[in-house]
Amino acid sequence: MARIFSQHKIRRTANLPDTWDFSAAGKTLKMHVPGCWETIPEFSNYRGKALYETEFFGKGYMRIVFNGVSHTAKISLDGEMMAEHYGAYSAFDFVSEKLEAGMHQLVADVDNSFHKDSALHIPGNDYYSYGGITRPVELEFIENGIYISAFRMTPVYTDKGWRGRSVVSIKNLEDKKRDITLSLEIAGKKTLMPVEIDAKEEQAVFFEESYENAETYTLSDPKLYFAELVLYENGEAIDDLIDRVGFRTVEIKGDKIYFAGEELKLKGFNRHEDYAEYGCAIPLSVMARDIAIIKEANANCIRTSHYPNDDRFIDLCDENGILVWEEAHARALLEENMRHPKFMEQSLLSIREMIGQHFNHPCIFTWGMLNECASDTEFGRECYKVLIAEIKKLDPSRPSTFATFKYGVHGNDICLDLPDIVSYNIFPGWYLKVPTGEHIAGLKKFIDTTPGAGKPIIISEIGAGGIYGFRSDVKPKWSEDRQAELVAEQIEGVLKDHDFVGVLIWQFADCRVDEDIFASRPKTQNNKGIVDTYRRKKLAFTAVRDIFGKY
Ligand code: ADA
Repeated sequence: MARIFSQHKIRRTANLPDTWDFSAAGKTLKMHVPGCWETIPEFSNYRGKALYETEFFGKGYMRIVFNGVSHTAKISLDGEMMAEHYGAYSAFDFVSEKLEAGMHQLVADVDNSFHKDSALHIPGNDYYSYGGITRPVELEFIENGIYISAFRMTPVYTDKGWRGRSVVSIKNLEDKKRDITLSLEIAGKKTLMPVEIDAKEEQAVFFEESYENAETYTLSDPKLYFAELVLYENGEAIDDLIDRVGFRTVEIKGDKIYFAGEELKLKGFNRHEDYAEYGCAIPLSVMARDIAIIKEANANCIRTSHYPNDDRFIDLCDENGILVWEEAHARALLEENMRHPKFMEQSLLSIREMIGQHFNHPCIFTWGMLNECASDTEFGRECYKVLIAEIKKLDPSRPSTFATFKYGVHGNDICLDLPDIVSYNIFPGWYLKVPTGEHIAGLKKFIDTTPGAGKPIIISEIGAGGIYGFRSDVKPKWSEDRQAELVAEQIEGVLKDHDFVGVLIWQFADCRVDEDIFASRPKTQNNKGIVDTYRRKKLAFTAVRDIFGKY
């Protein structure tokens, strides 16, 4: 399943096989789906094209959803091209023409090479662009030629209680106009709407409803509600979609952030989707364990650095009251990378898919983008402007942010007027030989000279490297002991300073990196995790847990 709850009671779904025929580099084998091909030893370093093929029983209109293919995909059905998609970290789908009852062939042409049209997946990065069909694939029967294609609800707080502002998209695949009734039930309140949809049209239906029984979603009591949408035609239920929503506000007042009315003090981690043998296709059990470790560390926030995450992980964060900064894909692009002819189109797509697909998760408190890109140049600024405007257009209900490191020796950021929240990545004591208190005091002074003055400030990355199992009383670089000492000094320094909304440690778990560039990455990993790639706890874990527990 692509979510941790069932999304349909009426729309029929079917499973695709767990292994597909796979061919790459002149070899053929069976490959698990979802999964990364790097988990198979002979493909552990393979970068290039691969063909995945499978068959399914189909009949009528079939909707096929790929929740994540890393990173360039062309999908065909019975030999006909149906979808092309770029970007590993969001879903795409298509609906077939009416199929004859019988077996049908589904082929995915997957490419993880850093080809000329790839502006965001680039070589030499500090994480790994894996290959494969890395997230679940869903198969649905659209038996009545009409279906609910999207649903978004914005919670709105009024003095009379909660309201929900909804938009539902419905797609008519047939050649005839349809008269249907849309029903939406949330928190025991049902709304019925008659809708007319022209032949072959997709129509958005907007409405607002009050939910008197809805209780507020808070971090200590993360109350979730199913939103059950059903389409009726001539009194018969013909399609449905189930999602989950929560009722809470996210507000900025001065330099503070309030979530469900409560002032936030962020204590959290940056997390890559990466696990020792699974690559980025980590199973639900590992996600659940990550959540347990995050909670054990007394943390309350995760940043999905540097791309949108698997829906199931965000579902788990929703259930556990863990705040999420979700981020569109991009890391450390220089101005020359941002001048790539595909950069803007691919960045806009990443933002649109992220917000479109994850809008309803109440745990997401901010949308981020463009981690450490060229926010210090005029050209870069134009790009930041367009992309932040897109985020605000798609979701005015949440603040926006981007993580920058442009300050001091790194040059000065010229985009701090654009986001709602100012976020800085800093590594005092690791890359910069300066104590944390001194560094952040200077940073705050600098921000105060910019249009970022007065906005909330998050330390979005801070940390130090430590290799699991390397311990030494003299605390040399890369020892767990040095890492624990440094991280403790860093986070305590930020948390006790009321000028900052909080701190997100770089990073939760060690992750694989591209080996081309990072000579400074022993084990071809970014070793700044407080747990290693198997989630074994380093000394830093205990230090962090104790300090996070105090604030
Ligand atoms: C940056 C970057 C991260 C990671 C980190 C580090 O701040 O955003 O992706 O590379 O530095 O470990 O140096």
